[in-house]
Amino acid sequence: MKSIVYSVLFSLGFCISCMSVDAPAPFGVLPAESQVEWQQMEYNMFVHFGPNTFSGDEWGSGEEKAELFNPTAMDCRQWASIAKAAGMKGIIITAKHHDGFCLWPNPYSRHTVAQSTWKEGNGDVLKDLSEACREYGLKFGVYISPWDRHDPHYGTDEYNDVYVKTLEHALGSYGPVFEQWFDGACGEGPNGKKQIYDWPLFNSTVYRMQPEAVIFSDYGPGCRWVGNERGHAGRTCWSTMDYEDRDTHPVTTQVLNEGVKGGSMWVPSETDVSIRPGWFWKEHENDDVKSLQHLLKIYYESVGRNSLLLLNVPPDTRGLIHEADSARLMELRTALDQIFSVNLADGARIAAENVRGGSRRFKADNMLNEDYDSFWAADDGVTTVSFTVRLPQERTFNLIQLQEYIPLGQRVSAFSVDVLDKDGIWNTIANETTIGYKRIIPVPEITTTAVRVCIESSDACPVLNGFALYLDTVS
Ligand code: FUL
Repeated sequence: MKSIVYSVLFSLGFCISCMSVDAPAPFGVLPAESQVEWQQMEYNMFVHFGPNTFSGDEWGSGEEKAELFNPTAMDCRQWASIAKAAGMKGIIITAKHHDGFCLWPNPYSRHTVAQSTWKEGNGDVLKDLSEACREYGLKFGVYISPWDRHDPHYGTDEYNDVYVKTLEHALGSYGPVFEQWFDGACGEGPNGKKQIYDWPLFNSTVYRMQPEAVIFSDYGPGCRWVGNERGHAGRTCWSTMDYEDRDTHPVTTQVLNEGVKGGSMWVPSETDVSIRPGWFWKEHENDDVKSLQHLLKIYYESVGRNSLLLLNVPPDTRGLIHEADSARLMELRTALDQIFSVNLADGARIAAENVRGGSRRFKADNMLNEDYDSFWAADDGVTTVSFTVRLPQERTFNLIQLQEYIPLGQRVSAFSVDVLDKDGIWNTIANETTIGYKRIIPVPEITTTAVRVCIESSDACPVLNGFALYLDTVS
């Protein structure tokens, strides 16, 4: 009887302790829900397809004949099935690249699939792809280049209106669009004039047509260019940036790559890179598809550096993803599954120097469960704190993964990782700065029974929802 009373009192006390401790207040600027969902996609397919596929150009002049676009075995379901099998979550297509050719029958242009001979002018790539994405459970996004080398209005005020109508039509005709991609290229019009883009109007048009869409451009507002096309985000990578920069001075590629600590806007980076040397398919590049090792490095330096990987896989003149690209994507999938399916920290116990309010609700072991919304948090004011992961037995790994719970903001600005050696000495194996949504740190292969993470500085108490160890035997 006594023991029942004790255990009831104990559980009651425990529950009260859980309930009475509040979660940390959000810190700084926060992501919108759509931005958290976007970040959780992690890995998407980029599709460059259009007249350049047939001409071999990277930037078409806009004078190409519409008949040039004539895929012989077009199949968007093939693209979607490959993206799905590759583990990607969405596809973004060049609905209009700089040559101005529209992959859908855009009534505001005379340079579209409707003027081509493909399907006798009755084809619509956006319709086919959006349907294929729905069938395969993928999200659908569009790249609609503001730079237009075909449209005669380009370089005049009227062009911005034509462009807005183009956006409205593409964004209003094919169901939900998860991302609108605005590339940064801006050239001269036929009259030698550069277009002054009306970005506030373009952005408000996207939000009016697709309120949940994440808008990509060098400056966001939904997500930003990572500052290079080689596939790497900064080792330091903040999801925040000062959007105000646009009017005052152009952002540098370093700012794009690393973000701005304490920036006033949540604009996470997106890493766009092609699986081939060019963005568009070329026969002579069939042997130049990036190697598995190269793609893994890109994965670690994008997804593993608080960025999203947008990997370009350009269909060929048949309108199909070439066998060389799909084979490499499947190799990459197999490797990622092999590496990331076993968390070598499973079964470990994590003890943190500080747990918020001493509450189980914020215990360090929360970093090991699959629940995205359960996390370890320290007390307010604690910005230097460590946690120690005791492994159930000796384990060998070469990747350390950490995750911050970004719905409460990005906080950590410096941390190190130590491992325990056989003599009971802690040896530092990593010294890093930011974590963000996901951080994967490759380290030389090491065998140990304990790992210690020391948060050395944080803008507010750390809030982490993921810790994992993996072994990459492929790279
Ligand atoms: C750039 C473009 O100029 C390239 O052709 C490519 O589309 C790349 C993804 O964006 O701005």
